[in-house]
Amino acid sequence: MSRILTLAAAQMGPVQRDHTRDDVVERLIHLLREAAERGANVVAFPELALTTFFPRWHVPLEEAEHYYETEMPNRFTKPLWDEAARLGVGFSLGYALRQDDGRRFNVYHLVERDGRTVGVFRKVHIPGHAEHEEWRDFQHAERHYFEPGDDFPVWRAFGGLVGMAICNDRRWSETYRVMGLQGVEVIFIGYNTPLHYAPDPTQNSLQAFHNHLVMQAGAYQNGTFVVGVAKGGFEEGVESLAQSVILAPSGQILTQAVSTGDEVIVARVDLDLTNSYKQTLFDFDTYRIPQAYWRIAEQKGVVPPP
Ligand code: CDV
Repeated sequence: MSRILTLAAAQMGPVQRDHTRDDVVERLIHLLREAAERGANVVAFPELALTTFFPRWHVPLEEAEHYYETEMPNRFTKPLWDEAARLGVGFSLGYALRQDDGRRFNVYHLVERDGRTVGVFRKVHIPGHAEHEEWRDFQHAERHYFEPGDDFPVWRAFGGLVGMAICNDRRWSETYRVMGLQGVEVIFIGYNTPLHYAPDPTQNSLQAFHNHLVMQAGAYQNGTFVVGVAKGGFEEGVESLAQSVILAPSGQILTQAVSTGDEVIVARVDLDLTNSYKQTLFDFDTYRIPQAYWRIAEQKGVVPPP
């Protein structure tokens, strides 16, 4: 059997502060059309794709309201929803959400080929800091703007089992494993990763290495495809990593972006290839030993699950 799906990552170059939502949505539609022409069934856009990466500034929340979406689709993004449904292409889109109850999340919204919402994922691992930190060249105040989500759900979509993660989530093994335990077959990951990591600049030159290291390991150890998509290049004077990739369940790179700007990469995959790993080396039911993990954890004083 085979379950063929054509995956695309629509990497974006910078979105500057004065770029309007209309400007950005026009770019997204352009990328979507290119992906469709190249046969894509689903295209992943980056984290916080509709705006500049505003956590680089620490301003009072009342002055940052315009960065948040309060409904989706809205009057700006409706053309993207309409065009995707017309083309029969699904997508995942990252944006800042302020819910009706006032809670704020960094989200990834997955849409099926008919325009139906599959699910909205809330970023779990929120990096950076909540207060203004004077010593930094630029801020990473995500903890001021967002509260953490508390789940890594997996949805049935695109003929398989699909999950999502956002940026810093990709560095944590639990992210992939929680979805792996639910049988995930494709994980979409959007990111904005400044090349300069202020708390430890010795990591700067390793950004590209770490980016692929974590996603390749996550793909391999859980037998899943991974689509990692960046907003890269110089945005408001801050340079961010590009290097978008589509990864096989073997951990191998199927395709990789070569620029730091707007660029579509595409890979035609067979979701059944996940079985090669899920039913052999990483057959969780046969080879995982959760009782032992928890026994060891208990011996070391880690609290067992409820
Ligand atoms: N947007 C992010 O989550 N960025 C983080 C940076 C701050 C380390 C990342 O993990 O790439």
